[in-house]
Amino acid sequence: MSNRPVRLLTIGGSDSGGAAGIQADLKTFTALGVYGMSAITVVTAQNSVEVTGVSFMSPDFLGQQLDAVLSDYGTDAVKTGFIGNADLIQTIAERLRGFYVEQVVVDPVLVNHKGEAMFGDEVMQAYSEHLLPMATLITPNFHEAKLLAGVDAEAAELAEIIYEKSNAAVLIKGRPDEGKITDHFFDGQTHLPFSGMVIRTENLHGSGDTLSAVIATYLAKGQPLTQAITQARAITGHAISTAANWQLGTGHGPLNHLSLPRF
Ligand code: PXL
Repeated sequence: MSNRPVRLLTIGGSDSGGAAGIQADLKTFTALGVYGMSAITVVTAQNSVEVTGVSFMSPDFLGQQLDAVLSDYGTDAVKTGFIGNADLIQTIAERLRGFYVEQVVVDPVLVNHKGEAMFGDEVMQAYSEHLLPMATLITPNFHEAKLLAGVDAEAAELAEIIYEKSNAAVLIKGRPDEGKITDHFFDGQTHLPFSGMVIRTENLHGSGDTLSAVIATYLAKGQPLTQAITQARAITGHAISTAANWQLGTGHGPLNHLSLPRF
């Protein structure tokens, strides 16, 4: 047995409210008992109601953060979140390639809470050209999947188009429908639905980040992809249901990361 913890690196934005972004990821890593590191793409000023400011890091400084951690600590898996800039995307892809990072979960943060695109075409192009081909798994929501695929279609077709572009497995996070929510998985061979009951709550800020951070954690621990997804859905559901009645902030509140079971 090697005498070191499982290592996880999140590359994404800082949420001053602690609900989403790198804070959600680092809480997730810690609650699951693995060693968390972060490289910050952007710093946001936000709470449960609104984002009031965004300040991007320079590509050079993001590169310095990545060089610092990857040249010394190394990592067993990477999760990417909010990037929002073509040069930052390219910087990340270069470092993942240069340091031979093998397990990469790309959570493409591309739309706001209304499902509207937040960035221009050059960002979508940079994802397709540089980052998606480095991914083990891509985890868009339905709106993001349409943007990445460049067409409006059902989840199964969107997943196939994104797979063709990237050669990476795809998990399209579903929308609530008649009390159920179904995520759609495709790995180039098998289409697999992951269904569950909708938990009624406004406190879902950071749920997508948490899901992909848990998946990255279980990939780093050596689990197969579909098993990691099954575990991540159960664990994230637990974190949502135990914070469903929290009154923390007046808008969309966070999950209860402290409820995440340790393995
Ligand atoms: O949940 C997506 C997300 C990721 N990263 C940051 C965010 C958000 C959503 O608010 O603020 C920094």
